[in-house]
Amino acid sequence: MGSSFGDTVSHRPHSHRVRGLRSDLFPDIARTADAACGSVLGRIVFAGGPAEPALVSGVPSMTAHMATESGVPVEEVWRTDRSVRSGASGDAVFGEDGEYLFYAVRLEPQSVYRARARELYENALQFAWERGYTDLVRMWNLIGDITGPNAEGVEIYRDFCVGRAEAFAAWGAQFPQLPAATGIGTLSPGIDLCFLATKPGRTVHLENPRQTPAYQYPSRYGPKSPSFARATLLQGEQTASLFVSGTASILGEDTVHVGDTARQTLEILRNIDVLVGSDNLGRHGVNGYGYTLQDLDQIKVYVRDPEDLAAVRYICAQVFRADSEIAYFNVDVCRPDLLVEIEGVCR
Ligand code: 3EB
Repeated sequence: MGSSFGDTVSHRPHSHRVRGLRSDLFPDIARTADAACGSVLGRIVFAGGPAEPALVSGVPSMTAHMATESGVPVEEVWRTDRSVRSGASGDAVFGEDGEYLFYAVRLEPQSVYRARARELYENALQFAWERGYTDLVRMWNLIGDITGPNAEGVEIYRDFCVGRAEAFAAWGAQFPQLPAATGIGTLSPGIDLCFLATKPGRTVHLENPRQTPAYQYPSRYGPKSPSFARATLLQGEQTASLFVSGTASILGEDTVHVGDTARQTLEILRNIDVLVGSDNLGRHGVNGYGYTLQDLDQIKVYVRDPEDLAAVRYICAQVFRADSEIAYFNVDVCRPDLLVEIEGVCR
């Protein structure tokens, strides 16, 4: 699997991607030295243990303890064709090229997360805002023991959602719209946050007609609803990318196909198909085009139970393009009854 992914990546044309921003899930390290590949805005290393974000040879690097089932190293690399300025801000690291910002920070394990999660988010939003990256594109919230209890007996995901919602409420005037996101488990305690933001006027945030907007979930799913959109369209000069949020087997606000991994996977694929299609883009004022599952790339598939990996892999192999990049992770999903979650980017 590892070598075939490598081949795929190195022959991939970049012309259909958003000008100035592109990513690879299985980077061919040799290409990094190639000037034609541009500079690295940020990197996410899916590793066998947690670590603080750091500047590695000047590259802002986040480590997520989510090592893949197969042991094939997965590294997500965001590149740009402009020159990157990188640095540290408190515990966070960042890379910016004048058009895009990558920012990564880790919150060490807490007995209760909400206050520190709020602070982490407020610092991140302030950082982006002050530098003019006023439109959030895509956020990843990687949460250890996501469905486990905090010291008060509250589920850690719900605890986190309170702090995040408070931060977005405090910054509601600056960031009135929520971007695409993922909230998913990792293999050790603590929360890793990273995001991409951009200069104003290029993003359209999408909801899914099959799903209740997450920020309107009723309180039985937690005291504060999750703060994210189902997808974010990033429009470049001639091209676009559609960032698909972590998508689960949820219809309306309810988990469907409890206990059935294959059916959950198929429901997710329908959810994504409707989300990215031209009807849904049209519904959000974007006319003249749309995507299908065949356009999804940089796919991440999160599977809770290791014994389900083969079945999920089989279904995905039928549906996604053979040359799409797909990484599988064996981690918890944010509701105990969700067995699978899928995200990706339509190009
Ligand atoms: C869901 O649809 C599944 O809290 O940032 C998906 C994407 C999910 C993002 C988040 C949670 C988040 O509710 C879970």
